[in-house]
Amino acid sequence: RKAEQLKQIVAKEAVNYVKDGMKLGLGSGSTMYFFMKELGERVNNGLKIVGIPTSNKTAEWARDFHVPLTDFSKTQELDLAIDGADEVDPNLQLIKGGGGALLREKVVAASAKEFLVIVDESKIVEHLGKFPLPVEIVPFGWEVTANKIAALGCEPERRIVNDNVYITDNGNYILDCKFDKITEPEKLNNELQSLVGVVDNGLFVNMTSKVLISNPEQVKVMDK
Ligand code: DER
Repeated sequence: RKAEQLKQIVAKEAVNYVKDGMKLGLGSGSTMYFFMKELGERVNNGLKIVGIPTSNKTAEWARDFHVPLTDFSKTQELDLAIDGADEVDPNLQLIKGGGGALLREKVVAASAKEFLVIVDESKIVEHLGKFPLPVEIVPFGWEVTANKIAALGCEPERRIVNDNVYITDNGNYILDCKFDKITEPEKLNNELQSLVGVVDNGLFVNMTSKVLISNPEQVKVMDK
């Protein structure tokens, strides 16, 4: 399928940014599957790297593809974090969290010197917000937290997967919040982060160093 090919193309291009000896942040989601597969092939050909996974799924792929893993007890500064995104705006601000791993993804991205985002062209938007913003909240008193988030101008919906309330790797809920148009992501991020009960949210503001974007003809680069 074309969509999968575009994900594979951008993932393969991203592996060229990985240098011998690097400590990597390994993101989550279907585009990252192709990155992990390609990275594993380079490791088999002698590439020396270690990585910290941002989800149990990514850790599984690392085992499948023989990508060596490490953790924050061994290193507190990564050289390069690589991850997908749900939306990218012209200022490289992101919405992430479609796959429910936003908290670990943000912790890992924040610990890296460089943050490389890999997307197919369908993720590029003029304004963030068409994609519902995922917000990770503690389960206790979630209804109160949801009301506070709604007051910011959205309709929060608790994420349900296979008829069960989705629980993140950290034991929290995710609210998917329809804002429609987020013209000031920095302001909204600050408002969300200051609400009691909110653990983190899918706005990745002023964190991205570079975005690789695949379309049927080429892979384009968006720099800060
Ligand atoms: O959940 C996430 O943050 C993922 O990185 C997501 O934003 C991108 O997932 P995809 O590569 O499957 O579209």
